[in-house]
Amino acid sequence: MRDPVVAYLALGANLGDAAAHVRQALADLAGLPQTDLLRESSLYSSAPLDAHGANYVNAVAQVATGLTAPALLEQLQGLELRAGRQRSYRNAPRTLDLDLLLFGQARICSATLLLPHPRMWQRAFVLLPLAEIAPDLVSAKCLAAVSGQTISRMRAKPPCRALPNH
Ligand code: PH2
Ligand code: MG
Ligand code: MG
Repeated sequence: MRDPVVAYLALGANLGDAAAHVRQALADLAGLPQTDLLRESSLYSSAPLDAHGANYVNAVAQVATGLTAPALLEQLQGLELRAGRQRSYRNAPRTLDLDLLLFGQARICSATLLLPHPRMWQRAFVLLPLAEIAPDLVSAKCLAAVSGQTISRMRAKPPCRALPNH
């Protein structure tokens, strides 16, 4: 088998129960073939950037995978479809968007895949969660460049406890 590659993925959703879609996707990433979920960021709420609709829920994950970049992309598209993703127009509100940000040191420019992700350094909704799980990848200068964008870390979901009887 190929040596595993460390890859970073961006998760986003702004349709339906967006937080639930992102949490489910994080769980599903752990179940992908030949892939381990190494780290996941908190969930962030962010204003749509070059898009419209409700605020997004965003997160970033780090995985180690034996898949090739195109094979991982295909798996991510499968998860998007399972979440009911429809592609009506560019940047339309979506139940789930899974983007490959970095795949080891790979530089890929094909019709279906650009790596590193060409817009990741302009997006606070990528850089803040990425800085949380991989601080060495995101300099203070990079964060300062996106500081005008509206984003906040969401509180962790409280543990599920039975409600006391009244
Ligand atoms: N994704 C986009 C376009 N704009 N804005 C936010 N806040 N979060 C996103 O995930 C996002 C976006 C295209 O994929
Ligand atoms: Mg995207
Ligand atoms: Mg996408």
